[in-house]
Amino acid sequence: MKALAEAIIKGDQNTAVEITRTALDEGTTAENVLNEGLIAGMDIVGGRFKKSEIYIPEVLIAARAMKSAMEILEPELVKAGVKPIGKFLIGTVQGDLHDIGKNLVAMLLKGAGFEVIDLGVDVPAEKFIEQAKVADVQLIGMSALLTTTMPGMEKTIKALKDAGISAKVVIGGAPVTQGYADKIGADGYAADAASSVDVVKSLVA
Ligand code: B1M
Repeated sequence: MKALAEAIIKGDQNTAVEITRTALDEGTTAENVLNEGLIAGMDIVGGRFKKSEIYIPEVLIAARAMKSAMEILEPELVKAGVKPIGKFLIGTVQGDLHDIGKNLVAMLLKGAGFEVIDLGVDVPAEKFIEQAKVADVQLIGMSALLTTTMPGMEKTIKALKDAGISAKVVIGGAPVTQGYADKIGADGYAADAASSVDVVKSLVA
């Protein structure tokens, strides 16, 4: 599992896939492969990204290796009845097409063991509500990169409350601050993708 974590950290897709296959063939449980190999590796990637020891390309490459290994692991996790830590719905708010930061948040959360449902960009409040109900999520994340689209977060939080949805809401994006999150009634704010994992975990704890 240490070698698998190392392959994820290096973004070595082929080795990650090979070790995942071998480990399952040799009888290692899918849960063990997930927690001790893939998540352990992504944890380190997230930590290094937070400390600016690595940058976006390295995170993307690690996430790609994890995704390939997950394709092999997923059917086994389903068979074993392993549940994700929580379901997280994420999107960039209405009018906003920026998605690089949002995608990083989604990748690191997947890497941390969450099921992530990504609604993409330009997501209106109604779509957040509809999908939150359909997928019965515990957590909702919103990203905004424009000062002009930030009010979409407040509008969505209000609409979610009005619709009786009790999922916790986490927000982020370059112009967003903790003060703004407090002002609009968000449950959490994260300045970067790596911290979003800590914030989201603290909300499900
Ligand atoms: Co635009 N853009 N852009 N842009 N763009 C900015 C944001 C801008 C600051 C550039 C500038 O003027 N200096 C400016 C906004 C100014 C403002 O509102 N104050 C701006 C503008 C004005 C615009 C347009 C209006 C330009 C125009 O057409 N006149 C237009 C708007 C289009 C629209 O959305 N409707 C526009 C368009 C675009 C592109 C399409 C060309 C492209 C986006 C491509 C894409 O995303 N697929 C683009 C880009 C790339 C940028 C910059 C250069 C980079 C943004 C980025 O991806 N950063 C940006 C300037 C800059 O930041 N230097 C700029 C990297 C990314 C990893 O960071 O998204 O901040 P970020 O994510 C961080 C954190 O914020 C956090 O985690 C990430 C790091 O770990 N985070 C979260 C993000 N979401 C989170 C959610 C969370 C938690 C943390 O919880 C759920």
